[in-house]
Amino acid sequence: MRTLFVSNRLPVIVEKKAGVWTSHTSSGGLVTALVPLLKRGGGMWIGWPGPSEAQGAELEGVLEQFSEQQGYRVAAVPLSTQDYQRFYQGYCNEILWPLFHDLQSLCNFNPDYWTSAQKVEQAFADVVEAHAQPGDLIWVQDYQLMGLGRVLASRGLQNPLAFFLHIPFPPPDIFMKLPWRLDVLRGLLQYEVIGFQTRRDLANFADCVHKLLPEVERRRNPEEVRFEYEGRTCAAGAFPIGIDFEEFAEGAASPEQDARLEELKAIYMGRQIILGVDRLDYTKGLPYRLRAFARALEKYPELHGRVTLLQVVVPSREAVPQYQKLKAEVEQLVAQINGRFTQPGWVPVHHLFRHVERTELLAWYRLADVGLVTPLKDGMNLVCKEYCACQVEGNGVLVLSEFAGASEQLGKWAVEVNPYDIDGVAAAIREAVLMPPETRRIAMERLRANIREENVYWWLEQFLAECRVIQEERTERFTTPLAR
Ligand code: ADQ
Repeated sequence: MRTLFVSNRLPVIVEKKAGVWTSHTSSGGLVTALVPLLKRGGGMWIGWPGPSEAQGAELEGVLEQFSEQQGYRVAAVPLSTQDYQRFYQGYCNEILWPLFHDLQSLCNFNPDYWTSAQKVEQAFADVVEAHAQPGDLIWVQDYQLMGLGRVLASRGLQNPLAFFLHIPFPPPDIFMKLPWRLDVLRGLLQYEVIGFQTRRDLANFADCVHKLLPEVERRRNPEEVRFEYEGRTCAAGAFPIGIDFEEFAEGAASPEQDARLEELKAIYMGRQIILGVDRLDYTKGLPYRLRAFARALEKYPELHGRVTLLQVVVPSREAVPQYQKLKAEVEQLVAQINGRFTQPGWVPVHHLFRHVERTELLAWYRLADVGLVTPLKDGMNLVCKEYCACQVEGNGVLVLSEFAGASEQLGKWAVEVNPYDIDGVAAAIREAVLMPPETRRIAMERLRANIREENVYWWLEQFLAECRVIQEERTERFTTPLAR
């Protein structure tokens, strides 16, 4: 089955260098996992090409060249800057993102954003329709394009439609705040397969359908929920996304990294490194984490001089005022902690605010004695999986928020925390730092075994297998003669 993969952004970066348009691929686990599928099946990736100034034929030329170089085709959805901004900065970042992370007080339910979202969905549907051939699987990615299924179905497209949600799905009390809740829910039911990250999200979705659309028939199986709506069947399941474990593990164990590790160890002089790596985002719980670290230093003086918190933050969504405020808050907290606890030869928090290259990131992951991953809510959280994959010596301890999707798979071998509980996280930091080597080793071995097995290729295979099952059932339904 050929796959048309649809996401908000194409995995392409288009830039002008020395007067010439060039393109290169954006990195990330998802791109790595999907590219072989696209190359093998002759599929295509459809999305917005980003805010480059290349337009029309010029842009098409660059993308054509990109397709040839990469061995799979890409198609651009043309959008005006204003529409994209209202849709992406507005509808996606000011409404869906905070709401789906249970932070409804941060939402700005501006009706113009919804209007723009409708326009953008139509523009995506135009491009999908232009390229879809009978039988192609149309696989839509993530919350930004949840509504695309509804538009495609309303245009009478007969292709199998699938959707994967990378972020959490909220419980009814929160979801119901969305002014367009019925449109969104009905739209989702147009997909034949919906993948959520966790069973928690699947249960929330089923509860929302039950509460808001009680006429929809539901069948619960242990692994999935089937909905019958307007003559269509929608199968929803939990498919936790993974990483390319081997790529991280091998990268972290390279001879170049061995040398780097020795250098870093000499710099940190036997201190335990507690590592946080996050996009700048209020869902990642950075202020709570910093307060918890300060609390740990306040309550447990035995940690003074023994630990360093290395907090790496990658800039993101800098145009949104809430993100600018968060950046200032993080910087102020770091300054306060360092001002209060620094001693000659020891600065408790090292804060890096930038995108770090992969090799540097792997070095931090391998070095760190404790991975501190405390989002307030997260669809999955790949950082905790990357951290464990890079723990080639197997000595690290994972401190993990119980509200990260990853806790369903990894929680039992991590020190689990409620990220809002400052005393609890402080105690967990102490527990992790003082954990005996044998206990650390056993837990890390189990964590790594799970992450190695349930990797990104496993995720892809599970999801596509479900799509095939649903397709076979659909074919059977249409070809089996009616019983007399
Ligand atoms: P994100 O919210 O972006 O993804 P996450 O899963 O943590 O969150 O992935 C972040 C990625 O950025 C990781 O691959 C990490 O290595 C990288 N990164 C973070 N800080 C960095 C830095 N300073 N420099 C360089 N790289 C950095 C969304 C959902 C998640 C879900 C993923 C995948 O919000 O919950 O896990 O999609 O489905």
